[in-house]
Amino acid sequence: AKRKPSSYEIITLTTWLLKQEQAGTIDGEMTIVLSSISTACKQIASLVQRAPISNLTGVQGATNVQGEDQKKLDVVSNEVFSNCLRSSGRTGVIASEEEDVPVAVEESYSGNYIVVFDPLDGSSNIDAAVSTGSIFGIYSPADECLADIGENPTLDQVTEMCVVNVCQPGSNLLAAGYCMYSSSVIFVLTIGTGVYVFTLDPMYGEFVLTQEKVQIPKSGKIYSFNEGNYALWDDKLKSYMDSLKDPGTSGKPYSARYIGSLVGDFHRTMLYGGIYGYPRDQKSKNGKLRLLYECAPMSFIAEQAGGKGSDGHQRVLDIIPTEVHQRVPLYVGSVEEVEKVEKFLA
Ligand code: P6P
Repeated sequence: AKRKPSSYEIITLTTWLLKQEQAGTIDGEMTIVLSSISTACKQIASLVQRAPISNLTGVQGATNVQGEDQKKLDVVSNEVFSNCLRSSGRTGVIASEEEDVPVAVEESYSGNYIVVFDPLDGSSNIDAAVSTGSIFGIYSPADECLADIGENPTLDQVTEMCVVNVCQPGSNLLAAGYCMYSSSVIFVLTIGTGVYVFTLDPMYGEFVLTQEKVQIPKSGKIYSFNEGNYALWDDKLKSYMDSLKDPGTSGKPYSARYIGSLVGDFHRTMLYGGIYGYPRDQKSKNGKLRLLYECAPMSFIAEQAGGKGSDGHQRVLDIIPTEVHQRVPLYVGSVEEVEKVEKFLA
């Protein structure tokens, strides 16, 4: 007879991944890649929580390809993520916000998954101990892979192959997730069968399943935008924002919630409903967030939770990247809230 699950059944991420593998939803290689990502996140969690003690706050004194000051923790988190993925032996190519170009992973000998990630998003918040997060997405290798570039490929040929492999539309994502370093350390994951939430139990260093098949409320009166950019927005967007503040017949105006950390703002939007937006403006023609390792993974998660991710006019997951660090505007959250802004922007 089927064993009745005990009332005290703890399901760790490790157990959950093995169950998905046994069910055939993911293969053994994906299990290993996801497990290595969760290990990287646990390491980053401990680094972030002790940053002021171990002198890991402040700037590294260098700038990344985005021209942003790299924080010490940006660099360290990127190394932690890269090392965990390399040692998994199942990652073929990695693309990071902190790396100028995507790199082929020499140590990979099977699986060859493509992993795009932002190792520490919102790192400007670290010095004030405001929540930050790691974001990742996983693809199968593109059709033209390493094999197609012959015996002794030049560095340019390898780089070109890597770019082809990471510049895939979000609709190709096999898995996406993030780890939020906040009052709790929260690992959120989708492998295409809904959104699952795991909470780190520091008592024994395991992520424990705490929510399954999360559903974003269809609407929500919380908006999460940096209104400091209002003067730079186009008129249609200004009208949309003004409409949120005019309670009109509905009687209840929206609440503004913005912590300037995508993972924290997104996680609250996913659980409470509402909309997170980073529009284009006169200063940032394509908005600020990067398609590959911020907008696409978050939009995949939003859709898996019954929400929507749009650039204001089209589904983010339909956008085919033309360059690794390209930016797109992002409106993500409750279906009705995203559709409302799309109507104003039409
Ligand atoms: P702003 C952090 O730098 C980030 O990439 C996201 O995490 C965050 O949502 C956004 O930028 C904040 O940008 O311009 O409002 O400070």
